[in-house]
Amino acid sequence: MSSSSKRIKNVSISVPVYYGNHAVKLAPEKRTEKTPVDHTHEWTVFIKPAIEGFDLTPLIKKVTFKLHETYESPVRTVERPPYQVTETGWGEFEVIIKLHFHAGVELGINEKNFQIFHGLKLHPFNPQHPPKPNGEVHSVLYDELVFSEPTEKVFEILTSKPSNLLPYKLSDPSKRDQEYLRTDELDELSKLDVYIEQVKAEIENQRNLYKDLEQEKLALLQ
Ligand code: SLL
Repeated sequence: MSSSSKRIKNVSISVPVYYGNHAVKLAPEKRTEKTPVDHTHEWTVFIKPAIEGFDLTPLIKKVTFKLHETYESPVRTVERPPYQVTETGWGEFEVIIKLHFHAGVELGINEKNFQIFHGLKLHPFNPQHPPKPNGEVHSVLYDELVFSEPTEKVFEILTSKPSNLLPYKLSDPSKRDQEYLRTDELDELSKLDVYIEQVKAEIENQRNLYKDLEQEKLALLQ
């Protein structure tokens, strides 16, 4: 086994993502001869990192969007960002968004995160948000791709720039049976520990920086 595919034990990294769809009523001027007459909406289904500037391309080879069978070639493949598909249609259905990782790298990925199901929305669905006059609909959800015990390679990709994600330690397996703490809470707590350490280090860093500046100032005054 090469060192880069070695797994890092007891560590997880979460990649925050947004996925979902936007839809608008299909404007008459947007229709072409090819647009079926029964199509009422134009929509875009997508998945993207929730962090600005975050680059998933070192991990993701392609993203496939599986549309309803009423569509011609329902499996649409997108090889580079933006990972999205724009179409017209008349009905709502479930889109299967599948992330395909580069070979070798996929060893570090938790399989349950390979697929995301998104119920395409064309019509207003949230009673709290009255329908917009232009019929725009946005259905955007947040999720995290969890890389449990990632390989060294995946770890390096996710924690170095521009991603800069913070890894966190998985909770102690022996404590996972405790009745009153859920495992995800334990993981949250371990995650917080990492953030606290990071903040402490930053404070120390700033303190040293300040000391250096003070000394420089004194030297200049002498
Ligand atoms: C429904 N179960 O009955 C859903 C199916 C299918 C949506 C929705 C256009 C396909 C095409 C289209 O909007 N299909 O004409 O290419 O509501």
